[in-house]
Amino acid sequence: MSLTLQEQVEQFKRDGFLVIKQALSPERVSHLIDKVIEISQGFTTREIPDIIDRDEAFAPILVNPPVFNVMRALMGPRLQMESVNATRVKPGQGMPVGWHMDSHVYPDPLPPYWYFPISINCAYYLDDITPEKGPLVVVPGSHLFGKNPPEGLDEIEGQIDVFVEAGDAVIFHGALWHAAKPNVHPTEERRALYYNHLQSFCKQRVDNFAGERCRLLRESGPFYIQQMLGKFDGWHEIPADAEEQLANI
Ligand SMILES: O=C(O)CCC(=O)C(=O)O
Repeated sequence: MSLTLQEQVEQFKRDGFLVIKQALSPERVSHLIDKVIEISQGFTTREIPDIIDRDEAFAPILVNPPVFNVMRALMGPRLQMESVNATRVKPGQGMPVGWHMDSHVYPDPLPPYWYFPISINCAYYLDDITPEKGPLVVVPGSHLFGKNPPEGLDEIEGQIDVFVEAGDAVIFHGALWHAAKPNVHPTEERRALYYNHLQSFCKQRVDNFAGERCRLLRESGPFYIQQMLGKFDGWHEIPADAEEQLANI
């Protein structure tokens, strides 16, 4: 049974993460897998950075409705992107990620006029995630702990593995304690896209959208993409066919 937007917001506020089932269709997932394979040639790292500049397939996902609607409900309409990356974890290579948070700890007490969450990441999984493939591990509610997680991958009370299917998205609060288990599957890769959203009043130290495609989109793309890439020219309604418009740019 699918949740209403209000229920999604309440669940996210309580747990610090939310699974959005089938946020990408199977056809789109298989197209994106081809693109991730193509753009990752030459990379030996887990991460392939700045993917919007590497292929046209990745910009329309910025306004993918099942995720975009929740993000706007959680962070307000003036969202901007912190980074958009892909990962490709090869079979049997492990490549775990230890416990961490994506944002800094919030000060206690909070200063006046403080808004949070600062960032919310959206992981789109392109493969089914099984125990062998190394699931995302989260500590539900840890976004409210107000402190850093311990280093490493030692078991933490209350942690859960997040098993998802290809096409599912997991959105998670910047202060949620999370890690990723290693991919120990003998033959299969674990691929995902990460769209990390930031409050518009925060600026990342480096511009992760400095390539040609991002520069053009920021200068003359549709206003909703300009805003997400850091430029603001006022309030407008987002057209219903925003994603299709982007696919034709
Ligand atoms: O690959 C994963 O499932 C988790 C990645 C992660 O920890 C992150 O993007 O901050």
